[in-house]
Amino acid sequence: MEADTRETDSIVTIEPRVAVVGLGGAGCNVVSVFYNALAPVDTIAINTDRKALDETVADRKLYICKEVTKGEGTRGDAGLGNKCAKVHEENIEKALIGHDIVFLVVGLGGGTGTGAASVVADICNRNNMMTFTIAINPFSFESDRLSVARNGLRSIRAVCPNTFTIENDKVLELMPDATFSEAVRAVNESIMDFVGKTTEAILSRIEAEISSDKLTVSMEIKDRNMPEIQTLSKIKT
Ligand SMILES: Nc1nc2c(ncn2[C@@H]2O[C@H](COP(=O)(O)OP(=O)(O)OP(=O)(O)O)[C@@H](O)[C@H]2O)c(=O)[nH]1
Ligand SMILES: [Mg+2]
Repeated sequence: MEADTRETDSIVTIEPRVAVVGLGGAGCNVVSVFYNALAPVDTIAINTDRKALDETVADRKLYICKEVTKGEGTRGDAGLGNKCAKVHEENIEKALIGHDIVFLVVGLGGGTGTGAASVVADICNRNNMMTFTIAINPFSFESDRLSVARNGLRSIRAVCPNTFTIENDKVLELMPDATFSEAVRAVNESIMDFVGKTTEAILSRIEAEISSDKLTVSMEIKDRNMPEIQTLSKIKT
């Protein structure tokens, strides 16, 4: 009986295209961190706030609902954030097409990110993208935002089961003397580590599945090792 030669004949190269999509103020701040660190992902920033979007750095920026919000954000109205994203569904879909793995990043408790995330996750689902949402819970001192955050999280989880939460509060336990901006910056940077490790884990799993089919796999994702955030390795998502 002749030996199965597939092991030496087939070479599969996997190069998934990864996008990190920031929604609203917090999400766009996180996207800027990825862009500035030259992380090996495409960065897309979506906001209803003109000024915040101007200050964001990203490969692609989508300014949504100029007419409705006058460029000043939704002022905490998640229903409005949801509507704005729906109005711009076509543009958002165009920016997302071609990606295999998508990480949505949103700060819960405001209007834009909290309302828009489920719309964007739905677009990803329709296009068969592997989608994760990283949802940042507000600080407990932002008491007026907590119920908006809770309801928002529920609506996001309904369309994106792979939703992970990060607690802004947690960083204050680890860095009790941090200013507000130092604390949020530390949280934002820790998200890069999560995205890098999750992408690695997905690729290893695909690799294992392909090799169990007796195919020889050559994995190739540019700069797979994303920068490690040493200072906040204790933050768990
Ligand atoms: N980790 C982190 N949290 C942030 C940052 N900016 C804001 N937040 C948190 O995210 C919550 C939501 O705020 P934003 O993202 O500014 O809200 P938005 O989606 O822009 O909504 P509107 O401005 O109301 O339209 C806030 O209550 C903060 O707790 C940031 O840069 N990093
Ligand atoms: Mg805003």
